[in-house]
Amino acid sequence: MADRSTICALASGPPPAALAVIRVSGPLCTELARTHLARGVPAPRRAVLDRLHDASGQMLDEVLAVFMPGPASFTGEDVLEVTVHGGSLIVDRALQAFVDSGARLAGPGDFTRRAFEAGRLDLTRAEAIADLIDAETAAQHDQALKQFGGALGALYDSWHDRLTGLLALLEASIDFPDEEDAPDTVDAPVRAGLDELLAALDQALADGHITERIRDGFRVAILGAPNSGKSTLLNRLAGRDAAIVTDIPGTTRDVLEVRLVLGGYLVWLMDTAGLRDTADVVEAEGIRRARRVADEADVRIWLYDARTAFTPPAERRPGDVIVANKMDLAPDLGVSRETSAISAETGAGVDALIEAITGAIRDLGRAAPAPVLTRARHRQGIVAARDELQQARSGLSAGLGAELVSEHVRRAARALAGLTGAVDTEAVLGAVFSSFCIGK
Ligand SMILES: Nc1nc2c(ncn2[C@@H]2O[C@H](COP(=O)(O)OP(=O)(O)OP(=O)(O)O)[C@@H](O)[C@H]2O)c(=O)[nH]1
Ligand SMILES: [Mg+2]
Repeated sequence: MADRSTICALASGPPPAALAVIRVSGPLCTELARTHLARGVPAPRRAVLDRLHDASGQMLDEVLAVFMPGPASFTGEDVLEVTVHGGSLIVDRALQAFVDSGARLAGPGDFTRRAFEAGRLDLTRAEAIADLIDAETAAQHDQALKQFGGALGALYDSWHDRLTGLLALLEASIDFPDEEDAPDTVDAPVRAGLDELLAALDQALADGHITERIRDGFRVAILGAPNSGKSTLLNRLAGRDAAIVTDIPGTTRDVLEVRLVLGGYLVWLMDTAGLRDTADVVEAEGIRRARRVADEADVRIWLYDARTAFTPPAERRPGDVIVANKMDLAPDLGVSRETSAISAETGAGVDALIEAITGAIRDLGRAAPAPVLTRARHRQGIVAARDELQQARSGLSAGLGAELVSEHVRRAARALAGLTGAVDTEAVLGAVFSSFCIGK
């Protein structure tokens, strides 16, 4: 049962600020306006200069009030927005005045949840609002805007529609089991439809890593021989003294992660133990971890001392970034075109290296033009749908009855419908909306 209380919250940033927007949504809006605004309910969708009073008639502030009657408002309900001067006392007293007259303070995501419940946006667009607010990089911002535009929801809906079509075919064959030609007319198109959709889901699961990375950060590993200057480079890129640097080979043992924005992307930069054969148990464990990081990283930076020869390691992959470091000690040395020449110590060449790293990230992204599964929740739903469809597919091949096949298809459709919130459990909605900020 949807909550029909009237909610209010500070919708703008924390005071003090020049102005603060207090947002109210619910059936009490007109009554609150009549009680607390000197000029009563503002004309719809017009900014009106007015005075805000508490219930005893004490004036609180001169304000700008906007009234947006439902259902053509963000939440689908009557919405009142009052812009006050952004002092914490004014904000507190204004909120208290509305609470005294029957409104309640909103929790995280309450306004967006109402918009979702009123059918104003699906769950993927609601999530995009949270991502828009949280965006720290240009790439995250672009991705959230695309998702807010509805592209992701439309993709999920189109998959769901195709499954509904397949279900109709399957159900027709259950309803008319005696039709002579049922297996031919039903099996072949259902099989083809399942194969097509399975391919689309697999593709999305493969591409989706990029969109998840844009949101959660790309993993960029700095790898190479001991003493090549990996920790010095991490400190240089992070702009602070995060890692221990010494001239003793084998200084770094644990994997050290630093979160930073590089060229418009959120990145987890990882410093690792220098790779070499060693009898030291602790160092050997560090090297084992470094190899695992190399394996899981999105981008690998192989660093070597420019005065030595670079030996391509076994873990090297296409798209890796090769870096000759300590160029300040070998100023006349030439390096090949695909190698970045830097001095982590002086910072020379580091801007070009950042270009090379962001170029490698961009290349990863080229394979994934559409915004797909930006969150782990989406991945889970798509994996669940794919598993059901695989069972339906193998059931068809094994001659399983249409009733059983269609049950798997129905479960897959349900998993996909959960992505847009067309069907869903309270638990999922709670998890999605609790990650919002208050007032949104
Ligand atoms: N001259 C010069 N010295 C550098 C440069 N980069 C690093 N060094 C020095 O090289 C030594 C090793 O640097 P680290 O950053 O600790 O090297 P590392 O690759 O992290 O070493 P391990 O943790 O042992 O694998 C230190 O003495 C640094 O000051 C550089 O660009 N130029
Ligand atoms: Mg180190």
